[in-house]
Amino acid sequence: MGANPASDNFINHTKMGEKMDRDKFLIELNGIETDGKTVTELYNEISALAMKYGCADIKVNRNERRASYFSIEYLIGRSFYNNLMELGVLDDVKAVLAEKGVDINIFEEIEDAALGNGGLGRLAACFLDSAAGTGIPLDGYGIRYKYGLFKQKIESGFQVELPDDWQRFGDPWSIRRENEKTEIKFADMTVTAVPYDMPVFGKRVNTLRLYQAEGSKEAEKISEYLYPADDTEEGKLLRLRQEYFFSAAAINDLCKRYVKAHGPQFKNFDKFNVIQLNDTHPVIAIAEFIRVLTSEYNVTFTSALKIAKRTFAYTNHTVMPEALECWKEEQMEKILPDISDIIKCISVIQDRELNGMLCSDEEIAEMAVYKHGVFNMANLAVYVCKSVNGVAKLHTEILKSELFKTAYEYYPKKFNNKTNGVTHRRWLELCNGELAAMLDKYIGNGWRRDMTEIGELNGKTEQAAADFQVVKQTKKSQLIKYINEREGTDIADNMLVYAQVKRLHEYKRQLMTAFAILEIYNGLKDGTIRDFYPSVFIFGAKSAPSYKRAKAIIKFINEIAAKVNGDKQTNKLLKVVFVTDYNVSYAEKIVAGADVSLQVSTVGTEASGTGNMKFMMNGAVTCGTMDGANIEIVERAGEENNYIFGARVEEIEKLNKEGYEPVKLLEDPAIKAAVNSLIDGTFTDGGTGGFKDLYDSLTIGASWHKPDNYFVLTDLQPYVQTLLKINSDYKGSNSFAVKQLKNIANSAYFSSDRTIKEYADDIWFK
Ligand code: 26V
Repeated sequence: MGANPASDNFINHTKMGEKMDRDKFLIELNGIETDGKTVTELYNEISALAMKYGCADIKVNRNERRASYFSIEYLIGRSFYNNLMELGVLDDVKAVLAEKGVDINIFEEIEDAALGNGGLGRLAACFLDSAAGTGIPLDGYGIRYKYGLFKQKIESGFQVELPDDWQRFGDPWSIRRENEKTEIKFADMTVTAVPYDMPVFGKRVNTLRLYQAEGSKEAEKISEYLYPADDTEEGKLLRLRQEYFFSAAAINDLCKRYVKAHGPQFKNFDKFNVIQLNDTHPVIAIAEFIRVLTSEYNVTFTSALKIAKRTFAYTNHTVMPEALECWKEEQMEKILPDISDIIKCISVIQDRELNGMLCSDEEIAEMAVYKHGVFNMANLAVYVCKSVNGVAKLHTEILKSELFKTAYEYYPKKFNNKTNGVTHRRWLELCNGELAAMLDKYIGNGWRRDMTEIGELNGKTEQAAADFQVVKQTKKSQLIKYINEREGTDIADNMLVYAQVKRLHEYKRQLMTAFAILEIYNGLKDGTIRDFYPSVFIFGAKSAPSYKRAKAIIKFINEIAAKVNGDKQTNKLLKVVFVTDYNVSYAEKIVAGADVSLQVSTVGTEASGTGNMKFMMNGAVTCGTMDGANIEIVERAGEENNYIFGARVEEIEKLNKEGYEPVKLLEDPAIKAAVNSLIDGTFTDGGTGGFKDLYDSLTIGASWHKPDNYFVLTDLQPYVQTLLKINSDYKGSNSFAVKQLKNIANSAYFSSDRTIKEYADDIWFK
C-alpha cells in the first residue's frame, strides 16, 4: 500500500488534475517498470500511486456538517478506470502505458467489487460518486464482505453459483484503519469491527468506510458473505447480526467523532450530522444510537429519541412485502436484548403519542414499531425519521396511498420523493467514450461537469443522427464481439439489440420477454411475421440462490436460446443470448451497445429502476410499462420517442378487484403455444419440475400468490406488438436514431448529481 494519508476521512481535496500533483504522478508513473510484471502487480502499483497523489493534502474539518449514508450494499464495480477518470488522469495513464507497450484494457481482467445485489447497491455507489463529484460532504458506511455477489456459471442452462473472491487481486483502493477498530457486542459474542476506508474521488474526496468483522470464527462469518441464505433460522440471525454490526460500528464512529470535536453534549449532534438510511436494513441504527446516548453519555431516553428524530432520514426501496425487514422478538432477544428493550420503549412512547393524536386502534396497529412479538423496522423508520422518501414519483405515491397510508395521514410532512439517478460519469463518459466525444462535438464538453447542458442536444438531433448511428454501431460491434468471445455465440454485429439486464425476479417479468420471443419465433417460422429486421435479445441476470422459480426462468431462457439460435430457418433473423455473470462491468458494455431497453415490470412493482436511466443516457429507447421511473423517462423524452405498453395502475386495480382469470387468456392460440411450451415437451427442465411450477404459477397460483400474480398474460400480446412495432420503426432509419438522441438529450434529470442535490437541499443541509 503506497498511500498513508491522515488517519481520518479523505476530505477537502480538489481534483488532482487541477493541481501540480498530476505532473509528479506522471513522472512516477513513467518510472514504473512494466516488463515482466503480471496484470495484478501492475494494477496494484498504479492504483497505489493514484492513491498516494489522489489522497494527498487532506485536511479534516470537524466543524463541517456531514451526511452519512448507511447501506448494507455498495455495488461498486471496477474502481480502476473510474478513479483515474475522476482524478483527471485516465488519458495520461493510457498514453504512458501505451508508450510502454501496455494496453490499458488489460485491467479489465481485474474483477469488480460486487458488494451488492442490484439497483439498491448500485444506487449507493452512484450517490457517493455524485456527492464527491459535486462537492457534497457525504460519507458511506457499510460492510466489507469477503465474498461479494456470487459469480455465475451456466451449466446445461442452469445457474451455478461460485464464491466471488474479489480481494484476490488485492485491494489497493482501501486503507485499513488499524487504530480505529471498535468492539461490537452481541449477547453471545463480541466482534471487532475494523474499518477499511475507500476514497471517493471528485471535486472533493469523500470516504466509503466498510467494516470487516474480526475475532472468533463465528465473529468473522458476519462479514463473510453478502446476503447469506436466509431460508434457515441461522441465516436469518446472521443477517440481523450483519445489520447491527455495521450500523453499530458506524454510530460508534459518528458519536466518537462528535464528542472529540464538540464534547459530550449531544443536543447539537444533528447540527453536524444527518444519517440517511438506505432501505430498512440499517434502521436498527436508530435503536443503537439511543442505546449509546443513554448508556454511555447519560442522555435521557426522551432526549435521545428527540435527537434521533432530528438526525435520521429513511429511503424506502421496495413495496414488496417479503422484502420489508421484520424481526421476531425471540430473534432480537437472543442476540441483541438491549436493542429489543429500546425498541419496546420506543413502542410505548409511540403508543402514547398516537393515542394523544386520537388514532384508532387499527391505525395504531398499522403504524406500530412493535406488535404481537414482531419488530417492524420500516414502521420504526417511518415513526422516528424526519424524512421518508420513495425513489420515483409513482413509488412515493404508492408509499403514501398504500404501504404507509396511515402514517402519511398523521405525518404528511415527512414524506417526499427523490427520483433516483445514475452517475453520468461512469454511465456515459466512462462507458461510452465515443458518444461522449460526439456530444462534445455538438454541444461542447460542459455536460461532463453539468449534465443539464446535455439538453442543448435537443435542437441538434436531426443534425447528429448520422453520427450517432456510427457511434451506436461502434459500441454495438464492441459489445457483440465481447459477447461472442465470452459466451461462444456467433451473433452478427448489425442486428437490432433488445436488452433486459437486471436481477431475476418474477415481478420484472423476464418470463414475459421469453414468451414474447417464442411468439416472434413461431411467427417467423409460420410466416405470419414478415419483414422482420434481424434482432438479438440479450438477457443478463442473477437469481437469488434459493429462489427456485427465478432459476427455472433462467433455464427456460437458455432452452429458448438453444432452440432459436440453432434453427437455420430463422437464426439469421433472430438470436437470443443469456450472458453469464452479468455485473457492473458487463452492464457498462451492454447499455452502450443496445438499441432497446426492456423495462417491463408489472405496474406498481418496480420502485424506480436505474438500468432504465443508464440505457436512456446511451441512446436506447425504452420499451416498457408505465412503472417506476419509466413514467418520468417518457415524461421527459416523450412517449413518441419511446414504446409504452401494458396495463396501467387502474386496470391492474380493476382486475384485482373484479377477479382476474389468466386461464381465459390461454384461449388465444399464440399465448397458448408460448405458455404450453413449458409443459408440452418442447423444452426440458432436466427433470427438476421447475417448468411445471412456472406453469402452475401462471394458471393456478403458487406459494401464497394468486394465479399469474404479475399479470404476464395480460400484458403479453401488447408486448409482442410493441416489440414488432419497434422492429419495423428501426430498419436502420434516421428517425429511429432521432428518437434515441431525444432520449440522450433529455436524460439530464436522471443524473444522480441532480438526485444528490435534492437530498442535500431538501433533507441534509436545509
Ligand atoms: C428484494 C427482495 C428479496 C426477497 C424477495 C423479494 C424481493 C423483492 C424486492 C427486493 C428489493 C429490495 C430493495 C431493492 O433492491 N430495491 C431496488 O432499489 C432500486 C434503487 O432504488 C430501485 O431502482 C429498484 O426499483 C428497487 O427494486
